Amino acid sequence: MPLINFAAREINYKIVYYGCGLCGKTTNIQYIHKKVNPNTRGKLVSIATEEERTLYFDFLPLSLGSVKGMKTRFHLYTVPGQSHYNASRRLVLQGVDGVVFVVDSQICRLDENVESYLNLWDNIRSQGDELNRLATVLQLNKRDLPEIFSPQDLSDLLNHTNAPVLESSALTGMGVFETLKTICKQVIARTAAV
Ligand SMILES: Nc1nc2c(ncn2[C@@H]2O[C@H](COP(=O)(O)OP(=O)(O)OP(=O)(O)O)[C@@H](O)[C@H]2O)c(=O)[nH]1
Ligand SMILES: [Mg+2]
Repeated sequence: MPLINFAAREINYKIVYYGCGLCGKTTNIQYIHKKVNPNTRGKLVSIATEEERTLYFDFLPLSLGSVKGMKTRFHLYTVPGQSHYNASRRLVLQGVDGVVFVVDSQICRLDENVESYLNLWDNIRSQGDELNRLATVLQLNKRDLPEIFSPQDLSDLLNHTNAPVLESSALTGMGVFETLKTICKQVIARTAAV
């Protein structure tokens, strides 16, 4: 559920970019930070290793207009994709309203994508929720690379929530804002219906 501050007439939504190591989660957030109107964004906080692998999370707050007279703030987070950082992923997922599952579309990354998707289901369950009750978007990333699965094959495997599917190349920005817009709409629609 979003955090509502009635005094400040503000709704805060938490969106988490999830997916296997090196699939492009941090690249999404960095691109958004670079391109969004500076008046609408806060500071980008990244806790990473020297090799720029996410160690704990990235965090970027955005203020994007209003809904029914309430200001909407979106708190974007990424998780560390490397499998041994599960405790951090669980912490980042607490109180999540929407998940962007970022897929590395390369054929050689199939096992890592599947492991990460199952891990997402487990972690959401461990906090007493179900992934299909949350807003979700499937982002098929790295579409610029040569050896990749078709969108249909990836959706068949990794889309058990019937989420909207978007293709992207986070490195160039293709599909990054479309993904963001879609997940924002999904979280607003879900929580307005509650
Ligand atoms: N070719 C290509 N490379 C990409 C794309 N998106 C990200 N990358 C590259 O993939 C590498 C990993 O990207 P990150 O964004 O750091 O990956 P991550 O998912 O945050 O990884 P962890 O923090 O380890 O979980 C970097 O070298 C990026 O430049 C893409 O769409 N196409
Ligand atoms: Mg990262």
